[in-house]
Amino acid sequence: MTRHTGAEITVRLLERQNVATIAGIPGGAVLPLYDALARSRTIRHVLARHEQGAGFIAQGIARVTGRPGVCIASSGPGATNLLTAIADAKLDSIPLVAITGQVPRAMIGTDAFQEVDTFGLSLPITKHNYLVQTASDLTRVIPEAFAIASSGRPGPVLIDIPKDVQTEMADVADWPDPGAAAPLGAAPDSAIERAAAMIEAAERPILYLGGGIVHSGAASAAVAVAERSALPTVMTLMGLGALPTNHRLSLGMLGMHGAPYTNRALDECDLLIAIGARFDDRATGKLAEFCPRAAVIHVDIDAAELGKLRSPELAIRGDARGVLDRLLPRLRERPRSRWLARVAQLQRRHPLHLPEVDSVRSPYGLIRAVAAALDDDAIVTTDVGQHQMWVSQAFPLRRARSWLTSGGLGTMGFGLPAAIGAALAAPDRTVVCFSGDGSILMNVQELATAAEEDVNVKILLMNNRSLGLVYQQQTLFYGRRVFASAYRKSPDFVALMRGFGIEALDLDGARDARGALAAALRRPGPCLIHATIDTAEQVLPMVPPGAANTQMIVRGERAEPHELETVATE
Ligand SMILES: Cc1ncc(C[n+]2csc(CCOP(=O)(O)OP(=O)(O)O)c2C)c(N)n1
Ligand SMILES: [Mg+2]
Repeated sequence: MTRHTGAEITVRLLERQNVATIAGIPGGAVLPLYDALARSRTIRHVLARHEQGAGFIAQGIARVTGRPGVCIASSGPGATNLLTAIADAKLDSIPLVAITGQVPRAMIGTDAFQEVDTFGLSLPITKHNYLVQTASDLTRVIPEAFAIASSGRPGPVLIDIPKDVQTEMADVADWPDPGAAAPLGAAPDSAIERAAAMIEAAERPILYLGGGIVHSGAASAAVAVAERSALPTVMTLMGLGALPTNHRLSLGMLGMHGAPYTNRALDECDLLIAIGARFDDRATGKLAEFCPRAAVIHVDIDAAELGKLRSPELAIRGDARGVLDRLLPRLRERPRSRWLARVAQLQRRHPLHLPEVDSVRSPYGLIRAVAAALDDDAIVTTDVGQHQMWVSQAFPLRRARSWLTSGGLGTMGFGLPAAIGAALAAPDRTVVCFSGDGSILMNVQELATAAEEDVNVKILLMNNRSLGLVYQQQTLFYGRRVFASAYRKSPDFVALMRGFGIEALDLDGARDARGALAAALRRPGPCLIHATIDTAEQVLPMVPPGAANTQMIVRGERAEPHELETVATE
């Protein structure tokens, strides 16, 4: 039996979870925990500059390793600053353990200094949350939090620890085992048999892979099934990389910004095999018109997803990898020549246009030039906007856990801190963060963290002097009434980098842009590469919000900033 403070117990249990890195910011209500953390010999603390940054750094670690990321914030504003990163983790099913300090127990409910109801605020955006009552409870709570974050469908767990629980002494007789993902019972054989029979009987099947494939480590199992049964395969934004984009069976991303042939093939399919995907509206478009001719097999680890949006003919609750591994031996080797020929015809007739892909000065060309200068080991993160969609369309993503993007919440400000987390988790790999001039400013303070940690993060800033995706929507769907989306003044990003102590390359002025780009990507350490993008550029094709995926706009009406009737903002 040994006696420890709640803070010491917490740190010891985090060490036993093999947590290598924690991102956070200290404050009064969490100082006892920091005091104990300072004495840890195995945990490295990364000091973020904003708690949202800490949350996304932790997410970056989790997305790359598949293990829970950990972040810490103080009570009140520290905790509220974390909320966006927690909600983001919930929507993208990312395992995260967020620890917050709280005012002492006796002061809870008194509007004490820096008191907010963190438990209440985080309730709808976490998988589970705790307000810890006593120091001895921590020996149960901490391993349980890790188990819940990583079991089944992963997600964020919040642990709110009052300051006096952190200083309270408690006896520990036996240290509990680290919390781990609980095994899920296997789906019945009959369901797997039926799935195999449906796939065998189908004439025009399509495999539809979501983020669950990545979470379950099922990418190679999915490739094996696709190849055995010759299944054309579509991926969601979260599933990209599961099947290499250049694979002969890959139809790339479906949905709002997918290729026209991809959405048309889905329109014709007679069997949709959805695995670890949740029929998100950006993927399905108008749900009633999504895959209208198809029977559906839906495999998901979360029973709540089965039938949530589309009633499947066959629902299988199970881990994607387990189900795919068991499906494989039950499938015959198939050529499916007729269906694949039809898909190839759709590809020829309704291609994905990547205008000016050979010019490094165009969005697609720049993205391809970056890809060409990197190896397959590179990790790609993005912010949110046009640049994110251009990357999802044009970057040859070939590996799971190497593509980090905020899919469900679509959080501007995700890219840079997530890239820092990725680089901390995988220091030998190059991390590229594609960002926009709007998004980068949402967590710009983390450039100080990047400089301090000297992480190998390259920021590709696609500067269109606008909130481009908003500008595009106003151009296309609001009668060209561009309002509050074009910046009238823009920072000098290259000068800004100097202030943060980060190298910068302005591609605009570079004579050999390709060579300069490749050299900058090769140099270790943080760097920003700035490229001006025409404000009028659009991400196409695009399904208008609410429309069916077959109603894509393939060529949009461009709006040059000078020809727009700009609505006064003052
Ligand atoms: C935190 C947050 N606020 C607002 C939005 C809405 N939004 C989506 S894309 C976008 C524009 C992003 O601009 P930028 O980062 O410059 O990217 P671009 O579209 O220009 O490539 C906005 C405002 C959002 N997704 N996240
Ligand atoms: Mg922009």
